[in-house]
Amino acid sequence: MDKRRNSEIGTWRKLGVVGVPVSKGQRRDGTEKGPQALRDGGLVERLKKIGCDVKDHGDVNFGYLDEDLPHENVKNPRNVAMGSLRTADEVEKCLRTEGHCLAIGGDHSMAIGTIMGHARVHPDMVVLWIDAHADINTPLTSDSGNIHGMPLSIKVDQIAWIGLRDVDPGERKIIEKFGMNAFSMHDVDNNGIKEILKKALDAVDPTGTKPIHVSFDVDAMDPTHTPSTGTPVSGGLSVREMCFIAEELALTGRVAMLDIAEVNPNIGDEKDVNQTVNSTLDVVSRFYGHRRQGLFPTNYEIPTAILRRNSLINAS
Ligand SMILES: [Mn+2]
Repeated sequence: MDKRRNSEIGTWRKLGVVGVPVSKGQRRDGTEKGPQALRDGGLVERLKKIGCDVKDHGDVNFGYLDEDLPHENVKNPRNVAMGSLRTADEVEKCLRTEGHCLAIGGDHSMAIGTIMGHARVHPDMVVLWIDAHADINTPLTSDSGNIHGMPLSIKVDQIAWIGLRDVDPGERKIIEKFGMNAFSMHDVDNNGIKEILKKALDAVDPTGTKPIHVSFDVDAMDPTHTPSTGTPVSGGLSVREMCFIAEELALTGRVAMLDIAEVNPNIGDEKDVNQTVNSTLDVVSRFYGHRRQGLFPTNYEIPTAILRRNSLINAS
């Protein structure tokens, strides 16, 4: 039995929430409404209910420029760059005041800003990228020119992927060439999620001491759980596997930053959107101490009659 208890993991429960309403990193509108959809789904209330001290900092102001011509094949370069700098500033401020930051997006280009802001505060941070896609295209390897597929250009030993199942040939080449720690759904099926998470953590943080940045694209999960997302790929992680990842990472006490990317309320009907938001929030709460075996209560005394009936104390 796992002896680690909630009482051991209380100190990181103070956190700030930053909304990153970006959609210019890909071609579909809608991810700019992701932060509000997650708030409307009860994000802050759920975290408060499990004992978190949450402060919502509101949304980063993206203030789009009307004219933003492509740079070579890269779309919306100025909007994404400007928004990323503002995101980095907000994330940095949040991490310096609350110590932990939950960034709710937004398409996955949000991570350009969140990683930048996080690295200013913790230069030794490592990244776990949980996604169906590798997102390490560069303008040279990208067919689409969508920046949400290009935010990852950090040092190769600082990042590991989990959940991959749709990797572009150029990305595969980069992964092979640099021997990057990319764990696909094939690896998850082959080894189980427990082993894969351990391998990913050992790869980026062998000493078990570094601040962790989790960048979670909801399309890492199977589309049956998160249908309202722009680039769904079948055969993804189950809610159970994601909950396991989240609970284990929570127990490390080192998750300083969590991104939630690619919730798109414009995709699917109301039921799809509700399901996407609920599956996502189920996972988010596990990152902050909501454990499936139950929370460890701090102010509950088992009634004497029950103790006596079970011979746990002597009758007097
Ligand atoms: Mn993705």
